[in-house]
Amino acid sequence: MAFTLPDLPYTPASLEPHIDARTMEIHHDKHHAAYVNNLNAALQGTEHEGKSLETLLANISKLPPAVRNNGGGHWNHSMFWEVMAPNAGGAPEGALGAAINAAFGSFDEFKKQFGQAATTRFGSGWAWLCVGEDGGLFITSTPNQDNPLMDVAEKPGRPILGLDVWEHAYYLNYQNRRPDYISAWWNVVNWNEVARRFAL
Ligand code: MN3
Repeated sequence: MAFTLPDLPYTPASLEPHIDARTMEIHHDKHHAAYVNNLNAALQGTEHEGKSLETLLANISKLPPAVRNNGGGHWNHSMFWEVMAPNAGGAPEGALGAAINAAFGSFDEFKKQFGQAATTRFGSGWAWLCVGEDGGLFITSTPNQDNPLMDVAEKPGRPILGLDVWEHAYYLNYQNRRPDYISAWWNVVNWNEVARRFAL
C-alpha cells in the first residue's frame, strides 16, 4: 500500500489573512505531494514497503536519507494541516490547558518559549510541542524534515503540535519575517485537534 497525499481539511484560502491561499496551495499540492511521491519511490521494491510510517520513523537511523527526508516530510505535513483550522486560535482549555500551565507556568509563557524555538531553529525545520515518556509536555525543534518520533531525535517524544518554519511555509507573504509568520500562526492553531492528540 503506497502512501497517499491527504486532502487539505479546508480550502486553501480559508486560513487568510494569516496564511495566504497561494502559499497553502503550493505547500500542499507541490511540496507535500513531492514528499509522498519521493517516499513511495524510495520504498518501492524494498523490504520496508508496506510498513507504517510510524514504524519507519522509529527505525529511521537504519534507513536511507530519502526515507528520512520524505517520510518525515509526509508525517510532519499530514499533522500540520490538521493542527490548523479557519476561525481557530485562542487558548486550549481542559486537560491540555492544565498540562500546558503545569509544564510552562502559563499559556503566554508556553507561546513565548515555543515561538523562541521556532524563531531560533537555524535554516529549515520544525518546532514541536510533545508529550514525553513521563506524560509531561515539552518543547523542542528539529532540523529539515526530522521529527521527535525518529530514533535520531535529540529529544524524543510524541508531537501533538508542530510548526513548519521552512521558508516555503511563509516566504510569499512574509519574506524574511519568520517572527511575523509565527505570531500570525497562533490565530489558526486548531486547539481541538491538539487536545485530541494529547488525549490519545
Ligand atoms: Mn513544509
